[in-house]
Amino acid sequence: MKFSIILIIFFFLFVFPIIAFGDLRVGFYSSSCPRAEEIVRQVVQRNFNRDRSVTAALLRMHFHDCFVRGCDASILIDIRKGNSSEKAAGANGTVRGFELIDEAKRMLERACPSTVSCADIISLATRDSVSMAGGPRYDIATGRRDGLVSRASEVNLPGPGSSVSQALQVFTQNGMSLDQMVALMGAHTVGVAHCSFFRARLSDPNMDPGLQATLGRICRPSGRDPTVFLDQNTSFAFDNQFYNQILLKKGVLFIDQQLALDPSSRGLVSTFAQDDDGFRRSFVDAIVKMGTIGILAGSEGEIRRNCRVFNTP
Ligand code: HEM
Ligand SMILES: *[C@@H]1O[C@H](CO)[C@@H](O)[C@H](O)[C@H]1NC(C)=O
Ligand SMILES: *[C@@H]1O[C@H](CO)[C@@H](O)[C@H](O)[C@H]1NC(C)=O
Ligand SMILES: CC(=O)N[C@H]1CO[C@H](CO)[C@@H](O)[C@@H]1O
Repeated sequence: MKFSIILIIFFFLFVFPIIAFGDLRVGFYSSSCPRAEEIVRQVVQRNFNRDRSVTAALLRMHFHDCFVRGCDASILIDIRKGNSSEKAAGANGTVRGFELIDEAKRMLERACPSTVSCADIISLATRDSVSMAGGPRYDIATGRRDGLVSRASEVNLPGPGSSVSQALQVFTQNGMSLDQMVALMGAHTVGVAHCSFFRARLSDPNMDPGLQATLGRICRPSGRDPTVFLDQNTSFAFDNQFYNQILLKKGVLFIDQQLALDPSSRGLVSTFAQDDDGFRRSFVDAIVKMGTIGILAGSEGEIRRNCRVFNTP
């Protein structure tokens, strides 16, 4: 009897934290920088109040970070002479939100120098911005460290013209399932796409003719590359309307429309379209998982002082 209680206590103290979170844990900074999460939240809130599109910016940044070398803030490294960082890759040309991360980093360095990683700032800021846009609230484990490498040649993200199976290949390489991929694509419920990423679809029969006419008008002027909302119904709200839109053939990107057409994913799309709570739960599960891809922890990597440059370039 006594022995089994000791076993249970041992399990929860030592074994459970390891199997549950690996090297990361919720509240990692609670003693080293107790205000860390609050500081990030305040910076995100200030930016969000000025510009609601920061939710989209951060979600995309977090995805592009985690899918190249893991969630190690390699996406934040500026291009320098001789070293073309991930920012130089075509897929990254329009990733935005770097100034918000800089602002959070400046405040955190003032409060607790060399303590909070840029990789954790991206994960925390994304989490906060999702709830500000009406999305789910969730805890994330922290303790990520910043990477020491950022190479444009390593960026291997799916393109907007990918099929579901091509996209899934990249997600599978990163340890993510089809269900998790379809849930994560729900991030396209916020944000915009430049015409250059979907021009080929202006004559695609799988697009609603009304939407096609609208996009045609917006995208026609040559020499410019305007943007349109990915979710044409509730463009700034983090909700499940993206799935309803693609069921109505109102997907803007080819890959988005394919999710509703491909037999492997359309069942999930219908489920999420009908069940906002189910979508939220699945999204949280998937983004928490995404946030653990290839993380550096313990004494690996470094805690950058400036998120845009390695400490010893
Ligand atoms: C097969 C996978 C994916 C493809 C091919 C894809 C492709 C794209 C493209 C082409 C854009 C337009 C970018 C622009 O014109 O500036 C975009 C925007 C966006 N993507 Fe994805 N994406 C994928 C998955 C994801 C995932 C997993 C997330 C986040 C969890 C995400 C979040 C976003 C957001 C929020 C935007 C709007 C960005 C903004 O407003 O600046 N995407 N995506
Ligand atoms: C900088 O570029 C060199 C040569 O292209 C490469 O070997 C090195 O890994 C790069 N450094 C980083 C930190 O990415
Ligand atoms: C747009 O979104 C609202 C709010 O979620 C919903 O009630 C409505 O049915 C949606 N409209 C279309 C055309 O999907
Ligand atoms: C901001 C940025 O670095 N954009 C680059 C993205 O990639 C394209 C194509 O490789 C470059 O031309 C852009 O300068």
